[in-house]
Amino acid sequence: MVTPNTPSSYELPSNFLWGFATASFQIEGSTDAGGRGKSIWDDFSKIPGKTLDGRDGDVATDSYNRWQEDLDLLVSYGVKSYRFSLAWSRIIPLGGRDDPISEEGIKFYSDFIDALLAKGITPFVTLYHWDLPQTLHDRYLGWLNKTEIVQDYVRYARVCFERFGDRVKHWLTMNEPWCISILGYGRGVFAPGRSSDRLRSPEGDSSTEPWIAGHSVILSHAYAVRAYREEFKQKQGGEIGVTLNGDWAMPYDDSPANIEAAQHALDVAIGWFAVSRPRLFASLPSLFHLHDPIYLGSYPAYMKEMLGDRLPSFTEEEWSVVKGSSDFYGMNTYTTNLCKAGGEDEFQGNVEYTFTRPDGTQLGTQAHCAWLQDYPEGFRDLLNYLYKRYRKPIYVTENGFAVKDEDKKPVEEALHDDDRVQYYRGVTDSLIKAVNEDGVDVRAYFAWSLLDNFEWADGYVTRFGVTYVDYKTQKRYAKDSGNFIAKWFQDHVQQEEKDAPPTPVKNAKEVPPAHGSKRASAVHGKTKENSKRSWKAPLARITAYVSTFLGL
Ligand code: PNW
Repeated sequence: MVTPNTPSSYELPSNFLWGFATASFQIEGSTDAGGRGKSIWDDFSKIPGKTLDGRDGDVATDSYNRWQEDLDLLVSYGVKSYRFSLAWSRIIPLGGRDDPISEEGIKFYSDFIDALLAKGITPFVTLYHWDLPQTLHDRYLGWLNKTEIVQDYVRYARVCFERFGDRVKHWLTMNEPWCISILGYGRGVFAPGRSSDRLRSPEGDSSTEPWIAGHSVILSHAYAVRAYREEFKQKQGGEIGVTLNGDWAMPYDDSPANIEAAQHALDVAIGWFAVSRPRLFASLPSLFHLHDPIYLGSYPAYMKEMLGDRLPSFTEEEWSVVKGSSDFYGMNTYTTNLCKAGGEDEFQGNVEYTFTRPDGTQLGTQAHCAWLQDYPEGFRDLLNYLYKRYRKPIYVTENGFAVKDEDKKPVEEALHDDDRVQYYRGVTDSLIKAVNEDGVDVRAYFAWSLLDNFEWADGYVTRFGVTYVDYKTQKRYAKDSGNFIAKWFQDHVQQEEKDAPPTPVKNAKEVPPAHGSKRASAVHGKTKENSKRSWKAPLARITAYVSTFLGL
C-alpha cells in the first residue's frame, strides 16, 4: 500500500467543481409516478437472470421521494456540484418528437434544480444515462434507427434546454456511448439486451448492431449540441459535451505487439467516439482532409481496419455537425488494464486484458466487480494522454470503487471502507499532480457515487456509494470515503475569498503536454513552489508540439 505524498503547496483553483454523481434509473425508483413512461430498464431488470440478485429498479434508493434527504446529504458533504441525470420518460413519457410533455416530470426536476441552487450547489446534468423510453425501442428499435432516434433525442434535449437551461449551465448529452452500444447491443448484458448469443437474446447481431447504435449515439449527441449552440447558448451561456468511459491501457510488457495492443484498446474504448486523431504515418491523407468527429478525427484507422464495412460512415454534412461537438472532455474512468495483443474480442479491440503482471503480482487491490482494480498511477497517465490528444479541458464525471463483499458486511463495518478510501487517496493525489506538475487542465471531479444504488446487471450486490444505503429502511450513512473526499477537496480547492482570480480559461490548443512528460507550471493557480519548477516547461512544451505533430 502506497501513501501518496502530495506536496502541501499543491492546489486546485477556486472554481474547480467537485461533488458526487448518480443516474436517474439507479436512484429514483417510483417508476410509474407522475405519469412517467417505461424505460428499457424497467422490464429488462425484471427478466429472471438479468440482474445478479434478481432485483429491479422499481424502488432503487427511493430518491424520487427522498430527494430532499439526498440534498441534505450533499450539503453535509459540502459539495460544490452534483451530477445527476434526467429520465427522458419522466419528461416525455412516450419519448417521441410528437409525443406530449409531462408537466409533472418537468416540475420534479425543476424543483430539484431550484433546491440545489438555493444551497449553492451547481447542477451538472446528464440528458441520457441509459434509460431510453421503452416506446422508442418498441416503435423502431431505439438506437438502431438513426433517422428516428436523432430527431426524437434532439427534441427531448431541446425541451430540457428550454425548461431548465435558464438554471443549468453544464450539460452532458450522453453517458458512456461505449457501454450503451457494446453492453446493450453486443454483449447483451444491459438493456435492451440484444446479442447474437441466442441463449441470451432471441434477437440481435453482435457483429453489426453495436457499431450502428454507436453511430446513432454520436449523431444524436452532435445534433443536440448544434441545437444548443444555435438556439440556447447565447442566451443561457452554458456549456455542453459528451462523457466517455475509458480506462487507462498499459502494455503488459515492452514488446512492440503489446505496446500496439494498448493503443488499440484505447482506440476502441475512447477513440471510437472521441474520435481519435489519425496518426501521421498510419493515415497521411487525413492530414490534408481534416474531418474530425467529436474532438478531432475520423473513426480511428484501427477501427476501420478491424471492422471494414461494418463501421458505418458519416456523410459530409454529418461530419460537419459531429466535428468539434464537445466543449470539454468528459471522462469516466475506474481502472487500468494491462494489455496483451490477441484474442477475438472486437469490443476490446482484439486485445486481452489482465490485472496480473508478468511477474505474477496483481496490479492493485481487487474490487467487488471483476473488471476493477485500484491503480491510481493509471488515472494520471490517462489524464495526460487525453489532454495531449484532445486538447480540451477535462471534467472527470465519474470515478469510483466497489469494496469487495461490502454487501455482506454489517453497516457499522461497511462504513469503514478502507479500500475505497485508499482508492480515492491515490486518485486525488494523481489528480492534483496532473494539474500542478503536468499542466493538465482539469476542471471538475465527481466521485461515483453519492449513494449505493442499483448497479445495473449487478443489481444491489455491488456497492459504489460513498454513502451506505440500508435498502430495508432506505436510511443513508456516510462512509469514511465520503468524509475523506469532502475533506480532501475542502483542503485542496482554493478558497473563493483568498485571491480568486477569474478562471484562467486556457486555450486548449496552447500547450498539449507530451504523454509522460511532466510539465511543471500549473495551469491554474500557480504557487511560488511550482513556478520555481517552471524551467522544465519550455522543454516539455517543445516535446509536446513535436510529438503532437507527429501523432505520437
Ligand atoms: C458506469 N465496465 O458504468 C456507469 O456510468 C454507472 O452508471 C455505473 O454505475 C458505474 O460506471 C459503475 O459501474 C460502467 O464493464 C459499467 O467496464 C461497466 C463498466 C464500466 C462502466
